Amino acid sequence: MTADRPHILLVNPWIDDFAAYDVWAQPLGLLMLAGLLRRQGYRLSYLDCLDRFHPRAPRSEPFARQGRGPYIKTPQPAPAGLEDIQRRYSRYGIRTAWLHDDLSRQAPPDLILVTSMMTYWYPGVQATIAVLRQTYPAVPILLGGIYATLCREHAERTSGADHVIPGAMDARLLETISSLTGYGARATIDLDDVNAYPYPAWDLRRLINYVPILTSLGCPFDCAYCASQFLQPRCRRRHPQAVIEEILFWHKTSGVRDFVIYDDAFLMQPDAHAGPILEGLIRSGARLRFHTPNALHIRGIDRPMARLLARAGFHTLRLGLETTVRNKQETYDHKVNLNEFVSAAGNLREAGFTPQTVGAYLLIGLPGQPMDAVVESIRLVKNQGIQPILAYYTPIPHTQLWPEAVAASRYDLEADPVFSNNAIFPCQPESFSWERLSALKKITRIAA
Ligand code: B12
Repeated sequence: MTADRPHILLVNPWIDDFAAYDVWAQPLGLLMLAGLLRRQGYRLSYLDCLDRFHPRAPRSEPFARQGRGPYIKTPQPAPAGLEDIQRRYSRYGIRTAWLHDDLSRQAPPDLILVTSMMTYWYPGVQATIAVLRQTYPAVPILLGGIYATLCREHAERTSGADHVIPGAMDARLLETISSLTGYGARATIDLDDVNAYPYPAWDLRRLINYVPILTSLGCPFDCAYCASQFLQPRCRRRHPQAVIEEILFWHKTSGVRDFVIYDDAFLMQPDAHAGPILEGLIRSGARLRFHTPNALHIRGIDRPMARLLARAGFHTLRLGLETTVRNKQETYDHKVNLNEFVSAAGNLREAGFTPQTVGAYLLIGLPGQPMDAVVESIRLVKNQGIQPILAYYTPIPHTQLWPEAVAASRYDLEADPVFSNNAIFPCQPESFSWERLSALKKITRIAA
């Protein structure tokens, strides 16, 4: 019976970078797609090149650091043009030999789907595709995800995939998959209805130590440095009850305690969305912990919201402050002003949050931004009892700031996405000082 159902292999590729760490990073898009394809009737396998719990990997404690942890890494030569950077470049993820062995044990697939994340991680995507191609020369390989969407032409030219499919999953994608596999499954759900999506197929992971949650898609803001509106042009919210059910489902079936909010705008219209979700979770009595590494909007954190967040078990809070320097903020970011930050910080303190668990992102490395511009912001954030966290700017195609970033950069950003790596501060001038950066990092520290 199952033999006539096509077999699809889903692959989360390696990361090539100067640094990478699992900060609750999972390929949510790929596993959402997996959930949908399973519902369509396909047989699935999953190969996670970033698997920290691979049987041949050194033992890693899955629940320490609430699920976060280091990837295995293998030193690599830095890409052309970045040889002078005084930092070690590595391939993050399982060893190449393990990947070959795992693939050789795998039933041959009819189709391979590879995802992608950061644009400048594409060398890891290329290397993964090369191994897949070597093992299964005749199997079509589809590449999608964030790099494929933001740098479509580059991916078409260089990735080695047979098809590059930009954008979110839609009916056309299902048609493509159906025509490539010869399996005539029509969409079984309305893809416009976010409440109808099956749960992401987290059960394909070797171990579920935390679960990312998306309660809404898209972002109503249009910040100059961010690509969210290009990646997800439509804002759509899931029904609060559906979100509560999903969280409790993973908690009950897999014992998961740590949940990670991936939304761009979780606190928008809180009375209709975050409020009911948090209240429902509190009512459930489940002992849960939430983390928001993708940042919450400060404006949404009034007194009742701060209390709700605390009671629902929000643990690691990140706030999207970006920069408190007033004129810069107006230029780059529509999200927040200073009074709102001070008030949100007060509300969080009152609700029991401490600098150990609450941090505010400050964007650094923007085109034309002198390093020292953030000193004032760091001070202000610390004075509010909140940990400043320097977030290094990465230039992203299709954002408002891209042309300015291209003009300001000491690299040819348009020629090669590898130059967009935020670790090299691509938009700072030649005179950029690593010592100054270290000094800035030092002043962010708050004594415990
Ligand atoms: C959640 C998130 C994170 C998470 C981790 C996510 C992860 N998986 O690793 C956290 C908070 C840790 C994070 C961190 C960072 N992030 Co981030 N993040 C996001 C965010 C908000 C959502 C990504 C997501 O999961 N979306 C939901 C899923 C459902 O969508 P999706 O992955 O695109 O998948 C869909 C399609 O692409 C498609 N698809 C996916 N795979 C495939 C495969 C095939 C074959 C096909 C056909 C289709 C397909 O179908 C899916 C369903 O529709 C995006 C912005 C955004 N709105 O997309 C930024 C974004 C990806 N992040 C960005 C940045 C800059 C960062 C940081 C560098 C920030 C910083 N300065 O520190 C860090 C570094 C990350 C790291 N790991 O080292 C940038 C990317 C920049 C770049 N150059 O590529 C983005 C675009 C935001 C922005 N500023 O514009 N991030």
